[in-house]
Amino acid sequence: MSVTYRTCHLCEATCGLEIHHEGRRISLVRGDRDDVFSGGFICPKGASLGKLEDDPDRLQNPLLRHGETWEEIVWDDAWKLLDERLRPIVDRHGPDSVGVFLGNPNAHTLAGMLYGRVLLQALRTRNVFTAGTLDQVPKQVAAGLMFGGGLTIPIPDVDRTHYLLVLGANPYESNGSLLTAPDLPGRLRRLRERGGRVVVVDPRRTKTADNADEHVFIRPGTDAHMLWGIVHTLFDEDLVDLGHADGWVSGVRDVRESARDLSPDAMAPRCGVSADTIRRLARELAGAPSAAVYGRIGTCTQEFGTQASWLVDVCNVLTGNLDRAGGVMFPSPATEPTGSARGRGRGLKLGRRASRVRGEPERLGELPAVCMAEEITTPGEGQIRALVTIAGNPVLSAPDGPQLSRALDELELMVSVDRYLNETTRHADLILPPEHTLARDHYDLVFTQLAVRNVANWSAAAVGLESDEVPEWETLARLASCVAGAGAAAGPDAFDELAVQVLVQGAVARAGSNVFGRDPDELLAELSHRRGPARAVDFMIRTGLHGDGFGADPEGLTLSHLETEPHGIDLGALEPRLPDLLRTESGCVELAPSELLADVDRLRATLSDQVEDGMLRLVGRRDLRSNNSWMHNVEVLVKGRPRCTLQVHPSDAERLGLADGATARVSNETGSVEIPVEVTDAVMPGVVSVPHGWGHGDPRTRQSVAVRHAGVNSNLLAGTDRTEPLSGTAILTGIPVIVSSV
Ligand SMILES: Nc1nc2c(c(=O)[nH]1)N[C@H]1C(S)=C(S)[C@@H](COP(=O)(O)OP(=O)(O)OC[C@H]3O[C@@H](n4cnc5c(=O)[nH]c(N)nc54)[C@H](O)[C@@H]3O)O[C@H]1N2
Ligand SMILES: Nc1nc2c(c(=O)[nH]1)N[C@H]1C(S)=C(S)[C@@H](COP(=O)(O)OP(=O)(O)OC[C@H]3O[C@@H](n4cnc5c(=O)[nH]c(N)nc54)[C@H](O)[C@@H]3O)O[C@H]1N2
Ligand code: SF4
Ligand SMILES: [Mo]
Repeated sequence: MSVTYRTCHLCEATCGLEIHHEGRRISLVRGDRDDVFSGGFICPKGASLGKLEDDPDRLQNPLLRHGETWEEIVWDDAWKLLDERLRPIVDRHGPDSVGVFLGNPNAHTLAGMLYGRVLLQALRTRNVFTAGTLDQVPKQVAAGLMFGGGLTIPIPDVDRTHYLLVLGANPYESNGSLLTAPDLPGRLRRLRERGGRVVVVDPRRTKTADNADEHVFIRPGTDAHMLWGIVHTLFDEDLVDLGHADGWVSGVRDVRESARDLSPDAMAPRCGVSADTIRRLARELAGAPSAAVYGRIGTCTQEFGTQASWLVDVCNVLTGNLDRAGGVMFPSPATEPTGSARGRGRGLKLGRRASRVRGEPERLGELPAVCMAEEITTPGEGQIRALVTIAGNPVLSAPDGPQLSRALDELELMVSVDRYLNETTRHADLILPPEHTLARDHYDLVFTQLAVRNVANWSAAAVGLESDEVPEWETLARLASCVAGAGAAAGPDAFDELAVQVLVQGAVARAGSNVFGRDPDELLAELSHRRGPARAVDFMIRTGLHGDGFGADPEGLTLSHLETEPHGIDLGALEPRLPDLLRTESGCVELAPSELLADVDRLRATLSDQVEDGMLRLVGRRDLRSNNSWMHNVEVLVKGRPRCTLQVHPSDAERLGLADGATARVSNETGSVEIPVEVTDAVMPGVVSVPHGWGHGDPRTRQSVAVRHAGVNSNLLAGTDRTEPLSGTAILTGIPVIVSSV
């Protein structure tokens, strides 16, 4: 029996796990009490890691589809098949003929973060889609325009703040997002215990709201309205004080001008929050010794997602809370390259390309996920003929799965890198499974950039690969090799070499880097005992903000050092990083980017709309024991009362004749679902809630537990034609629906 300490990769909280196992058989998982970040916290998902890995439905060998049947094949045949069928499509039709969909778990694997990029660089297709446009792209666009980079997102300093205003997030269930902090429930409790205040704005009284000082109901999709009311009040009552940011913020006057007619009194009827409450929230934010406004998925995947995400940080800036302890801050992750924070940059460029069919602009190198089906089915130059999905289930996670399903059936070739035969991968010709979790190295490249403390925690593979097991990074490197014309069968090494070469060349050429001007070969020689993700991470750590610079700072971090610290290394609380970290062209925080200012008229136009249109508004929700669409095949996580229900307020239930436990039909012009009713005053009147990620049960999938807990797919009610204009993100919340009893 061995005990392995490892960071949980299942959600953004990055808890340390203590895993008891005999080889691959995991007998016990508990929180690692010595983990420098999580201190023993764990949730039911992390505790079920063993069950997740032992799931008999988890794929362990490549699967090849013949019509409706599947054949297990050996890896060498899989590589041959890729070379015979994928590369010729690129030859014949060009790189755009291959589309790629990257799902959420890519952010949680080194393979996805390091070799997904290698694949995209080898392929150079414009048809890149990710779960981002079902999620956080509005925040990235807003923060990018304000601060200059796609991941320069300020993080609420929950451990030191005196006041936290939470909009559209439920960390008691989700454990936090764009806010990496294990045990957020504990951190919020301690915030209140030290005299601070937590206010939650949400159309549902969530568990987070129940545990807050105050909960404010808001009509779905109107956070920007409420936030304008706050911004108006800050100016109107002379509460604006930029604090430390004074001197490098531009656009304050433009924001003041825009806010002039958007008073709390004008906004209240639209958002359902009283003008007095809006004014009070503004005063509380400005008056607190430190405060942070935090908006998450409810403020992103909605009609005004980018505007709301922008205004969240406008409030943070205007109240002097940007870049100060207890406000919102930028982490200093160990893998951030030295010399990259130079106070200005190129800024975020949007729309460098556009989608072929509807002309949706590119953002952050990708096209909106809602464009994928039409790019497959519309003939012409640049049509997608082959699709590679990596760790994604867009048939459930994106709007209008049936339309996407039909499109996937038209592909000449579909290849999925995934651990399940599910609603999406059942359309693939070839499924390539990742390795066992304990057989892979892990390090959180993304979430350390979004964390409330600077920490570094390396999780080494605890078991070796089996003879017929291929690590995911190799699969992605071989896919890159295939599309580049070198052949998947040629192996992963050439593209592994390329991945690290790109890092090394960049670092030695970057003025201010701790290896500036050094000889690349000499640096690479020091890494020669490693390959794959470990080599890249070692290089990133050593040339990162806390790194040893290959000898430049002998006290600095290396991967070898991290390997001796199984519980991680704490690199301290967040520290002010502005204005150096800014990457805008001006070198200022752009409080009023023109794209965002121009969007305000769209919000003004809603003020004359009738508020009551007779429709209910559909919102989603998350459950602690669930994770998007892919953890419903673990019995311990799905047993008990059904999780996929329609929550309805008692007054609506009565009006519509819906009894608790009865079946309701929820429909709109896009689709319709039938679902059990749960009457609860936790949702506000006029709002109904259905969680996403359900709707299993297709007999062509292979998830024997999920099939018995199928639920319904809430995205049947989301249309591919409804996107937020600035980010192209699907509108997944605040969807108008009609509910009737069946
Ligand atoms: N257990 C669990 N944890 C997860 C996940 C999971 O599926 N399950 N998914 C992970 C992922 S991929 C992500 S992105 C994060 C998301 O993390 P969170 O953003 O915390 O996600 P939710 O728990 O869905 O909370 C969103 C809240 O927004 C509210 N809401 C809906 N519409 C609006 C609106 O218009 N305005 C406002 N103010 N609120 C609104 C909803 O009622 C809901 O309470 O969670 C991650 N963690
Ligand atoms: N209505 C509505 N829709 C939503 C949301 C919502 O709040 N409401 N939330 C959106 C959000 S925030 C997100 S992030 C998306 C998620 O959208 P997706 O990423 O498309 O969906 P997931 O359910 O996370 O699917 C993950 C897939 O990765 C596979 N997988 C898991 N681990 C690994 C691994 O290590 N390697 C590989 N190769 N595969 C793996 C799983 O089997 C599964 O097929 O859904 C979005 N959709
Ligand atoms: S909260 Fe997230 S990171 Fe922590 S144990 Fe649960 S799933 Fe894993
Ligand atoms: Mo997400």
